[in-house]
Amino acid sequence: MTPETAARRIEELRSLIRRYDYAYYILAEPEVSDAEYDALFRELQALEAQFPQFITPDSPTQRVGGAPAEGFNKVRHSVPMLSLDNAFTDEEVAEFEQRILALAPDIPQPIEYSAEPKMDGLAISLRYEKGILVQAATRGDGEVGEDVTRNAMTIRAIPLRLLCDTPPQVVEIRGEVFMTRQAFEQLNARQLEKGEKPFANPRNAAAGSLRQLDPRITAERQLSFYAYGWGEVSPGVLVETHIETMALFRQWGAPVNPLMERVLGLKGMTDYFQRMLARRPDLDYDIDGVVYKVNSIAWQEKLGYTARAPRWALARKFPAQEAWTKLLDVIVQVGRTGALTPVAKLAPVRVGGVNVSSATLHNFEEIKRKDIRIGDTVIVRRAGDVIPEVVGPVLSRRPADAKEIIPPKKCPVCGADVIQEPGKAVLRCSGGLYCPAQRQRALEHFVSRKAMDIRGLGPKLIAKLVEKGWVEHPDDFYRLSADQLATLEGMGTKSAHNIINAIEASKNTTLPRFLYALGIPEVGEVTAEQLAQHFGTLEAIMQADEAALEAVEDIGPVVAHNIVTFFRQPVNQKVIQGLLQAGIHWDDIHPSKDATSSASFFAGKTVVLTGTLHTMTRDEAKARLKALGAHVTNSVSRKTDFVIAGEKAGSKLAKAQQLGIPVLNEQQFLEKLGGQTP
Ligand code: 5U1
Repeated sequence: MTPETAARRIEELRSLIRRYDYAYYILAEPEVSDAEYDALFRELQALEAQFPQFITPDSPTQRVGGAPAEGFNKVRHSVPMLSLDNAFTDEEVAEFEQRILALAPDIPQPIEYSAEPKMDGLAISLRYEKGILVQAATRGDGEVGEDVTRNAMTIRAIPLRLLCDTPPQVVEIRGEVFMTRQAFEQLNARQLEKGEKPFANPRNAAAGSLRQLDPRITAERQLSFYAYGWGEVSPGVLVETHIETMALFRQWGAPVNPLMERVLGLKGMTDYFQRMLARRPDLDYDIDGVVYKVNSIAWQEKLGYTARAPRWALARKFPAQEAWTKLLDVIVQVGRTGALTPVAKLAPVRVGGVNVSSATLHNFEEIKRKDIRIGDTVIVRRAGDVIPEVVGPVLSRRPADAKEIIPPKKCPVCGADVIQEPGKAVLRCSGGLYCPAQRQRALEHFVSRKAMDIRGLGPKLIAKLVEKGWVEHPDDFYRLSADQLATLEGMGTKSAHNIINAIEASKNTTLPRFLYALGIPEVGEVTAEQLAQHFGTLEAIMQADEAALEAVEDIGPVVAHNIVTFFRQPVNQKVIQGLLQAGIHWDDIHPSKDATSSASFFAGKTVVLTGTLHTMTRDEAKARLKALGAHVTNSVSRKTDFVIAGEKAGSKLAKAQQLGIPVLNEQQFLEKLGGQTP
């Protein structure tokens, strides 16, 4: 190839790659497959290796790394990177508007604001000269930051060259570098595989990845970027409003959060806050609030700045999801299968709007790995509905008398020996159903929603029934009478009848629920579903040996051994007979080879469920999909194969449509399921 032809092809490839980056990051409408993209990229790399005279700093190949640096150079920001004033209540937002009206009484009302999510990442300033990225700097103290240009160049969402014909002399685009939850989970899985420490949250992971001395590591970390403002700009860059300027940046190739909106007055701001609060759990990235800005740039200039923040912008924060508090003590809970879980007793603290005084410490190996001690100030995290957890200690606040946490040698409830299976982190009580704690948990599990679903039989009532000697094993529930229950203190005749009715109703169940309810170690809903689909009857499962069980997809030697051991115990056989004699029944399942084979429509596919289904609960749909070999995930990405959309499907459906991912409605989903279980 002549140098002239090579130069032409190189330009062609670069412009194709830029176009595909734009389609992917800005339009969220990929134009080519990953494989096609990679092929073009490799062709460009090969040509540049052969003709190095044509390498330019804005070539897409220049993203991929470079040698590690000794440290980061300091960069003085030409325009300081200010922070934002915060508000935690609607009143504080009202005060913000009052301050604006006091300073600018002539501002047209209702005041027009831009509103957008506040990304939980780290701020960056990207300096473009004549359209080429020449410097990327972290915020630092607002005046002086660190030069992270080499690292920022590896982030594919950051354009190396602006897509405009007459680029301005200078424009500094500012925004947030962040990590999606999906990228974060994948990164942590890789960290654990390598035996390295997982990151505590996506923000730490993003910060740790951007501030890497080795840009090749940053390149592997899948960081993202949204623009939200600017620093130094040549005259004529800014247009009339904030939103229009952001639209211009977007046109130039810098992604802007699509949830940015124009809102009017105080009501517009508070409504937007509520909407984002509701959407927060569904987003594929962490946000810690929303940001409002007076939309008119002329009015922004009139309102000006305080020493640390613009007067025309405000961050309305969500209630904190993490807090610091003191670890007062550690107690040990015994689970259904004897697993010992250390639970932190904490000085009460509000986390994400909820009072928290205990949190899980997961297991004793985690405690050791994180070096948590009693007396430490610890970081407590609450995410959505999940149990609060202790993230780690604040070592700078460790008191001299902080006490080491020693794993127990005996079960704290029954005194039986504590055992640890080889290669497992969890400690177990060896007392089996003789341990009152294990028995209580097993009974609670049996009646739970996803098992026999007996409403009204809560933990306190179960404890009372055990104490009275009326219930020892699950089949004893079916021998209770309303008259007997009504003799309990605080139990009215009506409640007693309701409970007996609920017990009666539970007799009509399904084989997977029944199997799950038995509480066989490591047989969750999905495994129960797989067993039922594979064998069809309880008898077949009870008679299966380990080899037959291992033929079921995803059942390995450990689970197979647990199942065989469980059904071999005379006490378990007796309980199962008791349950069947009490009248527990289910419809037959006709086992199908297809149901578990890779020939299944859903086998190996990544599926997202959204919206409300009418014929089954979300959990059931999930279990059935998993039983068919699908991976069910929470967020829609390019890796999603199907989205199953029930009624009132929202942002996930919209994203699927945006990305061109096939969507099945409930009817189509049922048809596909029907095809799997003839
Ligand atoms: N979303 C968003 N975050 N954030 C942070 N917008 C935004 N604006 C900021 C900051 C510091 O400052 C503006 C004044 C550009």
